[in-house]
Amino acid sequence: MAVRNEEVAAVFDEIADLLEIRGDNPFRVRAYRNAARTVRSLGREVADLVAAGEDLTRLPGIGQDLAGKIREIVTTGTSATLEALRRELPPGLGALLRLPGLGPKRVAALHHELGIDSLEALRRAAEAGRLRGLPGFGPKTEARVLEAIRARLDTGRRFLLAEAEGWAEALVEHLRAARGVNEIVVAGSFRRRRETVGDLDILCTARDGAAVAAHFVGYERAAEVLSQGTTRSTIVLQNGLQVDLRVVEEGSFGAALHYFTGSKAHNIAVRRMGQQRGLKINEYGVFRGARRVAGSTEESVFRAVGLPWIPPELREDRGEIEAAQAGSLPRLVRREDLRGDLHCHTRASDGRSTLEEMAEAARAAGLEYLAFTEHSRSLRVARGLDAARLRAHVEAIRRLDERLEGIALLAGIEVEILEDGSLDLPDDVLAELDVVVGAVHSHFDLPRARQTRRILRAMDHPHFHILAHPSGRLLLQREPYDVDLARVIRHARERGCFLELNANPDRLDLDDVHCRMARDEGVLVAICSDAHSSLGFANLRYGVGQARRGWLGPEHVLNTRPLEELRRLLAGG
Ligand code: DGT
Ligand code: CA
Ligand code: CA
Repeated sequence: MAVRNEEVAAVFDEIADLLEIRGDNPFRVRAYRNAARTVRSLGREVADLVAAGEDLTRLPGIGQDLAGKIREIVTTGTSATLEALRRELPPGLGALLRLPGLGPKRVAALHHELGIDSLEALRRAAEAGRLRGLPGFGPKTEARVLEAIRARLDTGRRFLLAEAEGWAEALVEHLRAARGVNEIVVAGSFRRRRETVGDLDILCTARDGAAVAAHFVGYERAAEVLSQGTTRSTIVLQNGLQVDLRVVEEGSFGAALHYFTGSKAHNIAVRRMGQQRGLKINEYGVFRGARRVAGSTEESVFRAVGLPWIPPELREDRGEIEAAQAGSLPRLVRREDLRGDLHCHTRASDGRSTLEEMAEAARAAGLEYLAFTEHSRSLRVARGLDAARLRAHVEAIRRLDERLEGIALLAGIEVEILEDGSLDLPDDVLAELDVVVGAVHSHFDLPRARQTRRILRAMDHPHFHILAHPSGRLLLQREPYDVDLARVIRHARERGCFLELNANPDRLDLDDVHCRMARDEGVLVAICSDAHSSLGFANLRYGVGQARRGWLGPEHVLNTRPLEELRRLLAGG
């Protein structure tokens, strides 16, 4: 495979970096940087010029010496000058250079003044506050460096789906600009819509794998390149998220997509089904002997083992294969199935938008109804409403509802469930509301029996409708409180109450397993945004992803119902 301009330029850039760290002549450093720029912006492959025997010194900034180096790089893939510099300088300096905010000048200062030659040594120095005195460093740079190293060293860390999604979308957009790229899909746990992801697994098909790899590792928000090759490359993004890119051929695309979507347990189960039919299944295709019998689409892989296509959210080997065999895969809920939202906040408590802004945003998001559910008085940090403020707020909601076309506005509350299971507002004011959402925001550490009893008692209240974020967890931050959710779910069925699936990406509470338990018990789940601003309705899609992982169809979700039916259900009918 011919050496590409990007690779030639990368060799020159690295030579310039290392010379600069060594403290070499600035003119020499600049000559290599200029050469890198010339090659990058050439518009033709420099390897073709070399092959055609053209005179490279006619290129801007390229003299005899650099022309010779270009020929050397094009034929050997590297340069003796670079290799010598790499041997001379500590290997850890490369990792320092790739940290955001550290260029060769700063790395040189770190190396010469403090003897730093690895990420670990840099972390210790930054933590001890020894960087801020160096030329080119202040306390701000020091803090930024420390943050970048911690993100980098902290492997094994997981990321919220929503955070990963922002980075994934930007990176996919970057990849679309690479020459000759066709399909691009983010597979792995991301495609299965798990609430957190360990890393991103991106698949693409392309005419020229090396070109895509070069484009990928050149991403401006990459902090480090772990490997680069024609079929597989790996980078670490500036937030510490690792990304694997695999370039596959068209005929393998479906097999690779199936393989890298996982889960591993699902893959193993499908592969075993293949074995029973004398088929070998791997990321390259489905094979009978040496012949590939399927693999260009995911459907073809499933079809080869006698199954219909299974939605990624179900692929956890939790019964989806048996259901597919029996022809009883669920029709999973979709975002468009949601007709309303039953949990949001405005400036009346701790939201940032007005009633009107929220209503208009919900309407623009395609919702037919929206319930306003401010916090109640005991939640002082959120400026919770007492009975008088709530009554005034209900008035404002009713007035706006009269005036506003295209969406029905409901008056509700997110009422505190107090330590003893009583509700935070008098019965008569709760009775005036369309919907009462109850929530635990205090006394998280009660023993299991007491916590469970507290919540069951709240659900016994005649005006109680929906239990908000039932486990109280905050993903990657706070464990759920100790509560018997199986009992809560059974009690909800007996009492005719509902459980929320809070779609805030920090919560996604209920989790997938308990969504499925609610479904099996016949308890409807309300997928709610808990929006605190007019932008918050966008989070509904994360809730839908989690609901799908919990096998919920539209019939299992409370807010897929038309308004009249919703009102009947809330009235206990
Ligand atoms: P993550 O990244 O921890 O959130 O979870 P995944 O599911 O994305 O896992 P990852 O990134 O380690 O691997 C991506 C997919 O590749 C995984 O879902 C299934 C497939 N895979 C990885 N290792 C194996 C393996 O040893 N056997 C099989 N059958 N599949 C594997
Ligand atoms: Ca992954
Ligand atoms: Ca991976």
